[in-house]
Amino acid sequence: MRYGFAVLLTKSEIVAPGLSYLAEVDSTNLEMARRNTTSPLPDRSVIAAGLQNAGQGRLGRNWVSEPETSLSVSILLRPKSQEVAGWATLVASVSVRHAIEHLTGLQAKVKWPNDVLIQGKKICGILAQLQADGSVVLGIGINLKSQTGAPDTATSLEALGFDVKFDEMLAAVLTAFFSRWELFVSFPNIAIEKTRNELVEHSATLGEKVKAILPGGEEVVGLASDIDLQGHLVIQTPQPRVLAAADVWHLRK
Ligand code: BT5
Repeated sequence: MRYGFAVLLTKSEIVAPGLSYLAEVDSTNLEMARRNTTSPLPDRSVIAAGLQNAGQGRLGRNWVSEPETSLSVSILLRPKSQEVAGWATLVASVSVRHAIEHLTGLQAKVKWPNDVLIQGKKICGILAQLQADGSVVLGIGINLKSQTGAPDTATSLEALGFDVKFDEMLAAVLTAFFSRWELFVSFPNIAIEKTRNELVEHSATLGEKVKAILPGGEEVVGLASDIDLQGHLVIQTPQPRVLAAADVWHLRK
């Protein structure tokens, strides 16, 4: 049996009392869903892991999280409306971006809708999954160190010259996320505007020529020109297209 980091979660436990840490798990998202099925979990339950042996990406893709290299965390959310639920991924994206910049000073950007990039390479991926009971399991993976199995398109804080501890990053991400999410719960209109502005200000996607593959398989190619107040991506083609969900590829200009 392999073990992940021996971690002390002093800071994270202050931000998320009762958080659950696993040295190894298949996927924190799967673990959260299983526990919630056995017995409904409270809003904002948190499970973190030092190693996932079957980490999940979107659309059946995999997420590499090797021992002592990465931070995997899932948060269970009970949003009051579908509109708010739809913002979970984007709020997580800007929160991770902010946390990385806060801890390292590195300029991190959001690739709409679910990646955080540094110098054009992926340091974080996010996967939000709607559950049968209406809750959302929001999973976040961050590369603290380099991983042999990660693709060439990946980067890590270590590769960029920073040694950030698991607890420090987890606490920073949870702090950034919970403060933004709290605003969504209390003042959704203000939160939507703030999140949209944060996404636009720190977007890796806007201004890029992109190919977007829609859930039905349709491809849309054009200039990514805006993110609207639904959090949707606007692409300039002969007719502007507004996309709620898509797999986006940045094309070379
Ligand atoms: C994602 O999917 O980026 C979502 C990743 C979510 C991971 C978290 S970890 C905690 C929670 N528990 C889980 O099981 N999952 C969540 P997608 O946009 O489909 O990107 C997947 C693609 O990213 C892969 O096909 C690879 O090309 C690339 N990739 C895989 N591992 C990577 C890594 N560690 N760093 C950067 N890129 C990676």
